[in-house]
Amino acid sequence: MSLPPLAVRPTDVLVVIDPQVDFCPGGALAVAGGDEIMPLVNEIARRFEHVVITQDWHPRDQISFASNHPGAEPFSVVEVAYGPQTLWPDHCVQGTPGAGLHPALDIPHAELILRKGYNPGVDSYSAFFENDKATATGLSGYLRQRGFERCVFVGLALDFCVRYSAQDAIAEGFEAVVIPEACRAIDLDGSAAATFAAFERHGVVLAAP
Ligand code: VGL
Ligand code: ZN
Repeated sequence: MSLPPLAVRPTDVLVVIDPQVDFCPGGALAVAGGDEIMPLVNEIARRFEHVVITQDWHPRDQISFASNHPGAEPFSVVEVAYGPQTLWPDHCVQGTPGAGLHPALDIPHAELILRKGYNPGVDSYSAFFENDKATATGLSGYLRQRGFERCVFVGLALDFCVRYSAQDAIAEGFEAVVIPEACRAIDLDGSAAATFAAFERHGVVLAAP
């Protein structure tokens, strides 16, 4: 798969999704090769004047934790008030080392660290909307007020938080580019392939670094 290399524009913002300890090998919800993306993410970030980082930031009673659904297994799906919700091992618990940004991440000029998933009753994959598809995080307003027109996404995990953030960026009127080489996927029940199909449907563009 040969992708066109990204040409950074002045009105671009790089959005680094959940580059956290718990999503890397040894972490509570480890994504295979998650740690491998950090040097490339750092290199890409140096080409952007504007960078936003998101941080998955859950309370212990978060509805997406299997531990809060007696008898349910991690990676199973339950029906909650806003629809189906995949259950995860406890991860990125507020204030714990696993919720921290990965130590190899080096983006001192990042302008915003946006926390999400802090609502106990609603998970949040997307950086724009919680999983009820209704509760805004405020990111659209922030990006719009600052005059950004295109969001470029890298990070973890490609098939959950990167996917829904990119789709919502389009829905919110931004252009959206994903750099797959600077992402890693969980790949649960074909979710990685489904992600690439969804990107095509929604108009999310893929690029090489
Ligand atoms: C994520 C599952 C649960 C992600 C976050 O960052 O993609 N996935 N929480
Ligand atoms: Zn999470």
